[in-house]
Amino acid sequence: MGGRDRDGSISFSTRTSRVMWSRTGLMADGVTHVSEKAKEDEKVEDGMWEETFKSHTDSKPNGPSSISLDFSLPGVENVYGIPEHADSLKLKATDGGDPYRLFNLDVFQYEVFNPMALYGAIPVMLSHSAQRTMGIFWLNAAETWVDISSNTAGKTVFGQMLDYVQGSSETPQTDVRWISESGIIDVFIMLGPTPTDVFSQYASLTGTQAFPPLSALAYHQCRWNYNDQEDVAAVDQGFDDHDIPYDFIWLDIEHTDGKRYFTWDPHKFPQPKDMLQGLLDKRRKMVTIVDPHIKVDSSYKIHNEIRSKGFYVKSKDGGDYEGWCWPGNSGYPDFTNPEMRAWWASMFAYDQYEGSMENMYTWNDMNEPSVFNGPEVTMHKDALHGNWENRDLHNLYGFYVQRATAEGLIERSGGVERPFVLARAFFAGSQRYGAVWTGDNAAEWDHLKISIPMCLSLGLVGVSFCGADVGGFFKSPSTELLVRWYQTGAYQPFFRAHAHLDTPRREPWLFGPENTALIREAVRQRYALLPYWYQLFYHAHHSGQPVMRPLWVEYPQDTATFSMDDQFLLGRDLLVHPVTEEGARGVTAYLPGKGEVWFDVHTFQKHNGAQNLYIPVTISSIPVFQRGGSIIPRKARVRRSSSCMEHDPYTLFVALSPKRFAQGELYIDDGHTFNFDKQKQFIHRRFSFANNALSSRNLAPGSQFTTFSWIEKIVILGASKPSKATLKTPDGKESLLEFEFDTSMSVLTLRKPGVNAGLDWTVVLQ
Ligand code: NBV
Repeated sequence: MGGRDRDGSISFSTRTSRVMWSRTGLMADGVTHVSEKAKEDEKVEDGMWEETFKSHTDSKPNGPSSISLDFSLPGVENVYGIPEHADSLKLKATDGGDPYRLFNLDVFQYEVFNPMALYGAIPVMLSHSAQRTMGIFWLNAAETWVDISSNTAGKTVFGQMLDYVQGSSETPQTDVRWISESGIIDVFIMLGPTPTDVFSQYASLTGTQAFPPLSALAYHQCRWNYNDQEDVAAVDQGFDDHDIPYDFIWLDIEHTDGKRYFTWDPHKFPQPKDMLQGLLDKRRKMVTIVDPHIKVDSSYKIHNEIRSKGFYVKSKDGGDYEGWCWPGNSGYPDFTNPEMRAWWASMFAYDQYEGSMENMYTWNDMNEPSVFNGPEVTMHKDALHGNWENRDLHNLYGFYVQRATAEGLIERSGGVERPFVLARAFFAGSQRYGAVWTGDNAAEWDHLKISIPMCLSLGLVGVSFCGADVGGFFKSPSTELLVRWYQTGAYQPFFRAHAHLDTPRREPWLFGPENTALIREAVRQRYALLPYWYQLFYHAHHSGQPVMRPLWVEYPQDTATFSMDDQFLLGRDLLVHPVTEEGARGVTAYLPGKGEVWFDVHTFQKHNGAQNLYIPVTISSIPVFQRGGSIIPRKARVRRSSSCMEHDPYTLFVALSPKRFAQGELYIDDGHTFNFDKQKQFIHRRFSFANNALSSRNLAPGSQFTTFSWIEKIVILGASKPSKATLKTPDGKESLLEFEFDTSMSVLTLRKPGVNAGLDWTVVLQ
């Protein structure tokens, strides 16, 4: 292993070379070659040249290979990242157990708190201590294992203190070993030193989160399956009848003609355009599933074209690789081939994908890829993508599927519209192409809980647009669990309810009026907050900062936050502690920041940081706090869908810091095109409250974008009572605003400033 250094430097070594990284730069530290003795010691073990797993044989035509590198992280006790695992946010020491495995797999009924491989793989680890944050990006798409050992792991705080008192304490250190089955060593060290720095350093390598259409941040209704057009219409109407907003309804594999993607079942979905038009009329949208396994069927156009163009992955013997999946015998397009991707993208053109329309988007499932009769339910490692074995790039397959699909959706609109593509498998950089979800979870409390660290881990390594199936995919949730899941999901980036084919129906109104009301309220909270979500995604797109953040990202020196799995921040300013315990009567939320204050967004009650705050809860509680010092825009009138709310006015929630200061932003664009980027068509405002005046200032000079929306209300938390409130606009006009002051809560509400949200204005309190 490499050297150590108290100042938080990192060192690493391999069997063939040794280099050392210090705060000032990379220094070659001599080269140690594998000795002749070591070579002799290499024994031929079973499976080295050909390996048999159950009925599968891996022919290993290039013989055995593996590469490995050890990193020593002196001063580090906390490491994070390397998704996807259903495990705690803070990674565990693996000595004595299985390493964390990165190998994209379709896992049936995965277990929680387990380092086993899941659907996606991002070989990026962050280390964090009160002194600095760093990142290691091990750029390798082969099967990879990560071993973590720590000289403090397993020791209680008391044990560590005892060591200290007895003078036997060592500098804490974490050692990490990366092992991949093939490829080269290609490692990036992101030196930080702050979490923000690491995020932008990583973004400079792999890109940032795609900026989704605004509607994709709203609520999605899915199940395997909505059976036919009548079913879709009835569910759609159900939302209106129960006054619950939603933006997208999803169709799973049963909507196709015999699992032939890009087609429709002619009996169940005879008029897809009528169905889509019905949704469009209500300003709603649809997602259809397009999986990457293609039915081998000579009467299926998609298959014939892929076969004739030679675009399928090949088996080791050179023929088209075939495996068993939903359609039966299937081929797997070689998405690593740019020509194949261009062809696939062209299949999303409106005249190719019959029955599709502009309000129809795409879901790529099974892109690990899933091969029912393959080893570990995936592709044989000796299958060939051109000259590359699947072994070498396995974890990249899903990335390329999502990429080709996203490019197709962009192309079909002539490059105008932003795509929305959900994928199950992913790799480093997948954030550029859409959203991911945590796959087939279960309707169990532990799965609700684990959705928090799973999405936080993804956010740390670039993938902000993440969610878990609300309600749980397998099994049936109790109504309490379902309600709690909606309340949690409403505050996670990708908010979609989904359910297995065999489960009873669970649209939000099927559990009695009280539960319908609770779910309605959770969904409505999401819609009211969409302006803030949208702004966070705009920033994620620009700078790579995660939308959903562990507390330590904003409070990097507060050790109390380093291993929190049950609460999180949205941006800097909202702290969410969902209720994830069955029968909970209360939760204890940690409000960080000594000298800071936090406001309960529902009661406006003020609390001091840093403290553990016990909050009694009922079934309607969703504990959320706004940071004193922040300004958050919301829309108070929730309608049928997010696009119905497009021109609605804003309410600004100004939460004052103890020094009576606050700052926030508002970002507005057309919500769906690339004009924000290509033509700089957007509104970006900075709100500041200082010296008893609140003002709105332009952050996007030169942009011609305008909005109909205006500022309807301003709610100032932690305020004192003014004698008058005056609105001033640049044309020199002044008008007095009506206001109310709630003395018990110190809340000042300014009624109807009435100014356009895109303009400059100031409100002076006297
Ligand atoms: O397409 C059917 C399901 C889908 O509903 C689910 O979300 C995916 O994760 N799909 C897996 C295949 C079958 C899983 C048992």
